[in-house]
Amino acid sequence: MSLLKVPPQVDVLVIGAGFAGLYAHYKLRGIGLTAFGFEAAPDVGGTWYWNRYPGARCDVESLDYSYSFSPELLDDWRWSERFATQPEILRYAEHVADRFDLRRDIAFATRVTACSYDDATATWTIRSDRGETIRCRYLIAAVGGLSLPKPPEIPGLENFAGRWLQTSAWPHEPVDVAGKRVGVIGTGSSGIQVIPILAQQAAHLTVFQRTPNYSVPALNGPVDPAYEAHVRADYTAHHRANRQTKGGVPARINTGVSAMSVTPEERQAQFEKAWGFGTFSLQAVFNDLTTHPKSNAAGAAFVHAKIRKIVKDPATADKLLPKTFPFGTKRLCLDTGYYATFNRDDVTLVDLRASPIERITASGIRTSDADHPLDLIVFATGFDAVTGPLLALGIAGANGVALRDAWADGPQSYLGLMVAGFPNLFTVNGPSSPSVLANMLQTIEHHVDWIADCIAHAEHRGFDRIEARADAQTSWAQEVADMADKTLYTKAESWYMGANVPGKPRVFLMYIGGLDRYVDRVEAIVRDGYAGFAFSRVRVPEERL
Ligand code: NA7
Repeated sequence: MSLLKVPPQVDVLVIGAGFAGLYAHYKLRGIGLTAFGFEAAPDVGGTWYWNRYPGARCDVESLDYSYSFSPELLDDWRWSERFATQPEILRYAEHVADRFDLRRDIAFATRVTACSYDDATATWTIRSDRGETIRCRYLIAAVGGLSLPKPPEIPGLENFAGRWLQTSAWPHEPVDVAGKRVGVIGTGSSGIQVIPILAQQAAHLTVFQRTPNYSVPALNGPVDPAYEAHVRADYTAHHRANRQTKGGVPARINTGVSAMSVTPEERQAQFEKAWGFGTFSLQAVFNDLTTHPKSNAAGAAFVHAKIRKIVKDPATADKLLPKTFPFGTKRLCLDTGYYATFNRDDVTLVDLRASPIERITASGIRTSDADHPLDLIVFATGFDAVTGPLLALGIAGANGVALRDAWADGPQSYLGLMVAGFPNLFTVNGPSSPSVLANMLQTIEHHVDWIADCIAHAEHRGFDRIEARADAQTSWAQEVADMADKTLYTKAESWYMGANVPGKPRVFLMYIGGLDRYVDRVEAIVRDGYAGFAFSRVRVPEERL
């Protein structure tokens, strides 16, 4: 970790040194702008720096969850597993930082506390928790969508005599759970990954489940040499093809037809094929699983039958069946032995809908019908997603308007890239872009490339102020909402809808039309002279930073 001297001013300030921030530094150097970065963590990696709980893995295949911007990087990196573990992904981020010497302009262990725009000079002033101040002409928030964990919100935690941890801030040193009674709260992706591992190590594991989730076997293993050879044969074509898909990954098991257009036998056979392949195929194998109620019910029934088959105790199996939201409308989880974990004698499943948590006591967790003695409590309770990390930056735009106020009724953004009233501020994977609905490495590269091109476009024409127009933003928001309303996603109480954070406006946070369609739309907007964006000149060049 280095504590860099912060320059007083720079062309572009990049917040975050995860995959988005790292690539932004690389890209900005390429167009000749000076860039500096702040990163709250002591080193690079973002999500993969913090989420180091046992079992943490990516749910996108490693060969696709890779940068595509550098053929040399593609050539000199080898993934060991189909779905890489957190340590391997973090090593990859570190390798990228080393290879392109990206750390030299990033102040680590430094959190941004305030960002304010000055109309008179078209510049941003950024403040950090170390008391530093820096001015920049352009500000890029590359803060990640899942970087602000929800605080543990269960009363009595301060009285707990044991230890408690969050999956999203797991310690660097190994956590010894041998001989311990461990409780896990939360059965989203993080819980579903950590639970099977903790079950193998702890004396007893108690899983506190509020909402059962749909999970499919990841079927992890070494990277498939045939697939690797196929990808390496023509990286550029592979990554270009990925960008032309809905999810930013190859649709490898995909009939392209409605689940209702085939016979029940054929439907079952295709679901089995997808289940046996891993990845998100089970959600993509038919084209209407998240839009057509009957198709969706067929997908749900298929997973329910699998759970009933894997879990030996019928009452436990019943508790694990997701029934309160449509199949696939909360992020599907990929697991390794999750449901089978509940066949162990040393694992207990507590259904919080039947017996809610009342409080944490000195000795464990008290639900409405029992005391559960514990030595360690693990919170896998999720994040204030997408908007939370942006709002935490303390952003005030033109005329001093706070982003928090501008978004009081829900986020407004044009393409997830810029916000009207906040000139020269760019967001990577901001609200109303595909973000987590597609392969994040693809969406990151697309956004960063776009931002760099947009800044270069302005600079070459002598402009120093870029802003999304309010009317364009409003119609984009409408389009995004209309698309979401045509699906079943809006029926779930999910973090996609902001429903997991008390008081958060209920808005579907992503563009659901697919990465391919989104990229086409954005390209058309650029061809149309950056339609919906206003470029202007505030200061003559000699007066600029
Ligand atoms: P998620 O998917 O938001 O899951 C959080 C889990 O924690 C979920 O089961 C929640 O139940 C549960 N939760 C949250 N707060 C509470 C309280 N107060 N009491 C009991 N249970 C609670 O977060 P993850 O970290 O697992 O995954 C986030 C993303 O990371 C994932 O989608 C992948 O993209 C990677 P609920 O469903 O709200 O009833």
